[in-house]
Amino acid sequence: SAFFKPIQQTAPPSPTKRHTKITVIGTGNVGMAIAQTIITQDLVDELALVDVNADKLRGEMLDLQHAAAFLPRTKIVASVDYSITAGSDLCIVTAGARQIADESRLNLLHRNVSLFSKIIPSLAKYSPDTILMIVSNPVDVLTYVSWKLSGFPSNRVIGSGTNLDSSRFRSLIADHLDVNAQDVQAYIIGEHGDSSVALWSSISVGGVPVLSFLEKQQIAYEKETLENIHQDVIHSAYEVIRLKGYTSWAIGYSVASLARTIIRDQRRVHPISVLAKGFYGMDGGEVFLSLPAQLGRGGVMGVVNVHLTEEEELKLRESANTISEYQSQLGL
Ligand code: 6V0
Repeated sequence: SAFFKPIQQTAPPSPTKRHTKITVIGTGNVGMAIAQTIITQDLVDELALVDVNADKLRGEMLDLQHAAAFLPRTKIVASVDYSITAGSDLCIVTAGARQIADESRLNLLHRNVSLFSKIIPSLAKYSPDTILMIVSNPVDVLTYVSWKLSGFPSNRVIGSGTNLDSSRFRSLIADHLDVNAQDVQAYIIGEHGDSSVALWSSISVGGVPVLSFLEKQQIAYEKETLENIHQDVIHSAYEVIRLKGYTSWAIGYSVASLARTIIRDQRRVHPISVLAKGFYGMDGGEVFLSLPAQLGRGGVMGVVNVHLTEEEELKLRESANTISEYQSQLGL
């Protein structure tokens, strides 16, 4: 521009940093909370938004762009046309049909599968090397559907899964023990839903394994108390939806944290939905469910071998069966 007078170049310009780009599909409550968190955290150079509702989409784009004076510099683009997503490093899908009164979960699933059959091939066409992250529910089955529809290797298709459940779990345990949630290591794995599995045996606080500590100190704890904490996690989404109509902030931070690990190659471990075949004795069908997985720039790097008790392993298999039954009704 004529505004700046360029400096005299005495040496060739240094090579520019690689351009990074994230796409968010669906600019509803969840998609916008994710977009907003990603922008404030200065994660990427470009953010692309896609929705079928052109007015809402443009309104959301302008509203974010108008905050530019307060934010790190991120190019924000939006269109109903998928060419806008070209060259994305990560595509996050939050698009979904809303459940209509008295509609079964299975019917909702069928409607979402038909949306995905347009969304996923379009993303794969414009960003053949992208990582796909599915957030729409039922997240585990839709991650499997996306894997099938994209033809991508399984390390590049993940679901946000129980990453959010695990953070709810950590915050409830932190409250219970009066410690900081960031010092609590605890995972919920399996289905993002009613059959999820709380891994009590491996919980630690500040490096201390909690259950064996309590047992060694002969401090009595009620199995019921533990079960209640897990039930609170399962019901917390329903409660937030009942109170405010939808969930947004926690899922926004949870997905932005996954995006950071991937884009910045942090190699952190997150409980997310991955192809479970071959892990924890799940050698049967092709099911996606949450396991503690290490993530990096190339997607899933591996799954951590957390020790599971017999009971935990059994519950994980049951969770896999629940998802598998659902999946078999899809005929994909
Ligand atoms: P919402 O506010 O109804 O937003 C959905 C958006 O998708 C709307 O803006 C629609 O216009 C858009 N949309 C519909 N069809 C298409 C399409 N074909 N292409 C592009 N956009 C489309 O819903 P909300 O944002 O509250 O929730 C989105 C999804 O996230 C739902 O499936 C939720 O169940 C799911 N969540 C998943 C969570 C998880 O932990 N995995 C957590 C919270 C919500």
